Amino acid sequence: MIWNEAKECMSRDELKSLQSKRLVKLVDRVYHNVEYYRKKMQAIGLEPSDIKGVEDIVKLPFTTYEDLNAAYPYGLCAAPLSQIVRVQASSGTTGKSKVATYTRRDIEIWSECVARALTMAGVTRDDIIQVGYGYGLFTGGLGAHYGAENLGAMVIPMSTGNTKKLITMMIDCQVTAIACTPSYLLHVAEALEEQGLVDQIKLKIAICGAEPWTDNMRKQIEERLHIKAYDIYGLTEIMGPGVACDCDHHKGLHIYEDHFLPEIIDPETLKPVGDGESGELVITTLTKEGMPLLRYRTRDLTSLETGTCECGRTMARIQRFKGRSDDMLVIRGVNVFPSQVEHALLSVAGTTPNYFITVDRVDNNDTFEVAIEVEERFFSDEIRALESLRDKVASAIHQAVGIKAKVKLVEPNTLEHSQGKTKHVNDKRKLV
Ligand code: DLL
Repeated sequence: MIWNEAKECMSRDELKSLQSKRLVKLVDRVYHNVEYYRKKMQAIGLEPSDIKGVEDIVKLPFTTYEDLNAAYPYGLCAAPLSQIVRVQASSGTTGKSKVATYTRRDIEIWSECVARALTMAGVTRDDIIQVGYGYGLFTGGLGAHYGAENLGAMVIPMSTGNTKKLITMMIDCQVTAIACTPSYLLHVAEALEEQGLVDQIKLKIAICGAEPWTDNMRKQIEERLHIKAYDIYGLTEIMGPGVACDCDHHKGLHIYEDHFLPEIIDPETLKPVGDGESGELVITTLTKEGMPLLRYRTRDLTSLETGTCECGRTMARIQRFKGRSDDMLVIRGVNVFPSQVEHALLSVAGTTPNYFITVDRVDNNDTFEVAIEVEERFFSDEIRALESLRDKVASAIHQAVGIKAKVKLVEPNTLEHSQGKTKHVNDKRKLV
């Protein structure tokens, strides 16, 4: 089943012409409505009329997380605030969140993209879908919710945090589809197995994303729950879930190129790489009204396949993600920057800047441990002082990044001190 055959299967020539038309309009709009972009374009002597089609994309300036930060919160809005109907956000490198604003039309397009993704995974209006992504500022919950409603499916807005209830409702309400992170679904599978309940579920389809996962994890999910699992990609700045999703053939994630113009660049030289080569994914939002972005550097490393897929779709496919070109970690689906952790640690008196983050995956759950050197005196004081410091550090980290870390306080000069650039992270998960 294809949700919007006219768009998803259009010829590459038709697509290029549609993208060109949309790009020209977009550049004109941001130039006239967004001072930040106007200044950036003026600084390199670029006029909107210089952009005549997609081949001119390379003339445009990039947008980075630093730009979002500088323009926080509304500096990149291309529509008056009275036309903005929603704000979503995810964590940024320091205290500030990456904020995205949406007009009513943006929400409509977003829910169409998610409906396309769900349709690609085989979900129909006859399905009962549990949305197990977080609702709130995170785009996963509301994004999947609106898409599933647009499709006409019955939506159960579970959000995160209560596996017992999720399982009870999954069985009682005869849930046939679920949208959640892949690691959480494996955790649900384990709980179902432990309670001998796998035979009682009616689940057929899972749409998993928000974090890197492997084909192996997909196969495990499929075998243990007797379902089919699909990958969905997206990011807050661009829209949320539904920028791309994989089909039955699992040959990459089809990116909705009528709305998002993808490029792959070398993150060092910033030059486009050759066809099919790996590099950093850069996306231009062709139709966004609230916060359109020109050449946004996603920092996600991958490559693009443009040939027509066996499913009939012509939209390019994002290949397996090979990591990131920055130091962002995705832990339990939440974006965590080491600098956020550092900032939190240093806000607590008695700590030092020497810390080390270890991330691993144990029994399909991400573990997140932060070891930090604290002042000597805490080790000679009574144990209560050390415990109270540990609680303060744990709570500062939780507040800063939104997830809990296991905190280990260690004596000065215990952690490795390198001469050059100190390494603060060991990600032991084998996800690429
Ligand atoms: O994670 C949006 C989303 C919600 C996607 C639900 C899919 C499902 P952010 O919190 O802004 O948005 O995080 C975006 O997460 O740049 C990737 O590094 C990573 N990511 C998202 N989906 C995938 C995926 C949401 N399918 C960042 N595979 C992105 C690998 C993913 N990484």
